[in-house]
Amino acid sequence: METDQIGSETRTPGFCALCKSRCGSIMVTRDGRFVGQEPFPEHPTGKALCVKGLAAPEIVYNKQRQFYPLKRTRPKGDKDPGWKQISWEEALDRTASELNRIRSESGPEAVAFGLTTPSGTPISDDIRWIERFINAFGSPNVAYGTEICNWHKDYAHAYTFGRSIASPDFERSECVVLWGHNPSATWLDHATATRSARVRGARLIVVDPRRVGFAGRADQWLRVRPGADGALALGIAGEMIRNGWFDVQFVRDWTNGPLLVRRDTNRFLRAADIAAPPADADAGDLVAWDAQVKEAVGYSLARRSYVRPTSPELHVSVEFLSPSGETISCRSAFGLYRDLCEEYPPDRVEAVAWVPARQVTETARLLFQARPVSYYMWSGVGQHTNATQTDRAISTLMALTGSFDAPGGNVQFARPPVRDVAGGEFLSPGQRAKCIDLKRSTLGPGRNGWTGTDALYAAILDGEPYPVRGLFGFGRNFIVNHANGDQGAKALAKLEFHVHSDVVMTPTAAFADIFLPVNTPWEREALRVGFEGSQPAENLIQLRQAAISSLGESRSDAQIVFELATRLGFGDLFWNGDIDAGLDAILAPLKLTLDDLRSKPGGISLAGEPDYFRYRQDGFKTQTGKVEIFSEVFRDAGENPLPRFIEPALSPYQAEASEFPLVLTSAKVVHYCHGQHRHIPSLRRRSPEPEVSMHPQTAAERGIGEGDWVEIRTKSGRARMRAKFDPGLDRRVVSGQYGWWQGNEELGLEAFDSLADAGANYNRLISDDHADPISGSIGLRSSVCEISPINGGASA
Ligand SMILES: Nc1nc2c(c(=O)[nH]1)N[C@H]1C(S)=C(S)[C@@H](COP(=O)(O)OP(=O)(O)OC[C@H]3O[C@@H](n4cnc5c(=O)[nH]c(N)nc54)[C@H](O)[C@@H]3O)O[C@H]1N2
Ligand SMILES: Nc1nc2c(c(=O)[nH]1)N[C@H]1C(S)=C(S)[C@@H](COP(=O)(O)OP(=O)(O)OC[C@H]3O[C@@H](n4cnc5c(=O)[nH]c(N)nc54)[C@H](O)[C@@H]3O)O[C@H]1N2
Ligand code: SF4
Ligand SMILES: [Mo]
Repeated sequence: METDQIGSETRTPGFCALCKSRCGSIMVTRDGRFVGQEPFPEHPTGKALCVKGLAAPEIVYNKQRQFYPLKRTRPKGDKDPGWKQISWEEALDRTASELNRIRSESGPEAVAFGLTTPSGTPISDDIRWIERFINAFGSPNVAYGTEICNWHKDYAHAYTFGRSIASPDFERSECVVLWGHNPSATWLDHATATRSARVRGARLIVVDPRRVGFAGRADQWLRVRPGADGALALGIAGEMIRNGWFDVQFVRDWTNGPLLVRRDTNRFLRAADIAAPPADADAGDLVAWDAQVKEAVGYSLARRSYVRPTSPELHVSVEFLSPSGETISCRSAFGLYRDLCEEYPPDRVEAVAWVPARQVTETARLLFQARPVSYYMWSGVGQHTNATQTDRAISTLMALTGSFDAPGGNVQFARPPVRDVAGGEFLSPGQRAKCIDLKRSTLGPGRNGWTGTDALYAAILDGEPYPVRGLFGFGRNFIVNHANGDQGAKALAKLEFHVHSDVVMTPTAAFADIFLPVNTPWEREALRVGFEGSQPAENLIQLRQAAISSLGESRSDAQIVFELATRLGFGDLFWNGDIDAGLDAILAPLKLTLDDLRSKPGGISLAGEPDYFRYRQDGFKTQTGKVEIFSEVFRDAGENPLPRFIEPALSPYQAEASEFPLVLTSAKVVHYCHGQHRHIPSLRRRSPEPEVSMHPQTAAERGIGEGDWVEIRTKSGRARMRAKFDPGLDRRVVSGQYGWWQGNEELGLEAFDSLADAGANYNRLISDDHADPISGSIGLRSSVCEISPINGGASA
């Protein structure tokens, strides 16, 4: 589709960049003013737009936006930063000289970077350039928030399958599982695809403490206790195994379940460990037990296959003699997993995870009978202190269906083979090894140079493991979206130099020395290579044009980093400031140019096809080359090689339960992304105040009426919200909203103090004393609290 010009109205194909859905849209301007965006049905993600997308002009023309670079003139932490407008020249010169100074005095690692999320902000437009900038600068410390966002589904998953969760093949799925993922509020295109699958007759399983989105229409809605998903997954798996409701052939041939594990070391048995090693096996080969000939068979790690054709036993315990004559007792990995699942029979799952025993059995049967199964899990499972093992438990459960990479399972759609310009190659291994999060775990986000905020605060405040002195924040609003905002405020106040780019002035940006005003997506060009969710979406390459020019002096993050790169002495890595040249470099392998894309604003589609069953050629990118039911990698890093369920760090089964009897979780709302958009009048009218949902009985027991202001109290802090009744919730669970700080000038609503008990900052209720030992995730969704009515309302 082309740009249309009718009188003073221009209609240009584009896409909305506000969230992960990236819905195709038509951008409309009239007399040079941006008046809105509309659905673009021919676009693979363009069937509909949500309320946020429809509010686009209010986002662009909002008076609470920042339009000029600023510098602070008063001390950090002062209520009034004393902002003074400065020129871009001055802002960028000062930024470059301070970053240079810290880099030359303490190394680039002494400057950390805060990045907001590409899943919930339009930073996705320029994220590749920001990453390139950080890598070229040389810092291994990026606070991306990945540990509370996407790390589990994208990276923990790879410890089981060798790759991320990949996309559900909605169009061919016979059963869709939404596990802690509510696309109705968070990913419009996923919701549309789920609805179509449902209409086609696919079955649906929803695991969510709240009866929201598709829960009411699901074949099984499992109302899990927040943070107990691991126990639920083991329980369902146990029923599948006990009843033979699993794909035996896939598990035998494509998982490491048949490999034998030594009971004494909890590591795989090696051929050299035994006195009579299997024929044809090398010393380092692993060992399984052949079901027919009843003897050991070698498994070559190098070739990623058994040394001879075999039908290995899945459930087996065997003993061998070591070369020195000692007995070595072994059990197959799958046998160990089965033993673990046996600890969670349906009635125990009911007691631990609060899901009725009957539903555990019914879900197990459904998962087997309605194959192929596809699934997506997200924030519901990622924001707990046990999140990594929960991901392992769910991915292992899903392996039992045998739907991996099958049509209708989770598949890797083909992607246009463009050049990756994120610049990972600029960061040397030595520099990478300095990531401050690596002291937590060598398996976690630190491997990629991503750090948890708790570790960032510790590095700034205590100099552990070394001092972080400077911070470059691209949007990230630590104080509101991360646990322990009070500690965050102390850390931000201590920084020697802090520069922050954002659209509005947030509580985090208010601590900066220099503020850089960023434009909105409709004021800049952006290249999108592949949209998500289906093969046609992945095949599309689109260059969104700017509907209007940037308001005030605002600029894109791309412009900022391209200019800074030159000032910092690595302009050559940034095409000497020429963004178009950089974009052409991305496209070069496709033999496409920017001009090709500019002349086709609706995008250009390539002809990629999904590569089903790729593992049949390549195996799995894991240590054993198989799906890892048992992870020796975890064992060697001091973690449990099996997905054992660990109670969340704060739990209703602890001594404090009498003081804090309610489990506290949270979720996103359709009207806003995280801490954004409260300044948008049409959105704020729909959702004017922060809410905490509870069962009417829970409220009645506390003398709380619907709509009353209440105080939520935890060991760590307090926050005020309006009580909302939700009879679908378990009486022991409440769900609060986060992200509330901003006022709305047009509606005359004042801001909430994000660092005060009388404010509405959910994440001040959350302690970061406990973190997931691998990912560093914090229990944003499995805290414990008490709630009481307050008289006189909130101080808004
Ligand atoms: N409108 C909107 N859309 C967004 C965003 C936004 O802020 N607003 N943010 C974007 C980003 S960055 C992300 S990460 C995605 C996230 O997308 P989702 O993961 O779909 O979003 P959430 O609503 O955070 O969580 C999903 C569900 O998890 C449930 N849940 C809570 N606790 C638990 C639990 O312990 N176990 C289980 N199984 N479920 C639980 C919640 O009730 C909720 O319905 O959304 C993206 N899209
Ligand atoms: N309790 C609780 N806390 C949560 C969550 C939860 O479910 N419960 N969810 C978590 C999740 S999944 C995530 S991803 C994090 C999100 O945490 P943050 O990344 O801090 O998210 P936002 O509040 O959306 O902040 C984004 C900021 O970026 C600015 N911005 C928008 N567009 C641009 C741009 O193009 N460039 C720049 N430089 N800035 C821009 C916005 O104005 C906004 O101030 O929050 C997490 N916090
Ligand atoms: S779901 Fe809404 S905010 Fe997200 S991309 Fe689509 S229209 Fe934009
Ligand atoms: Mo996220």
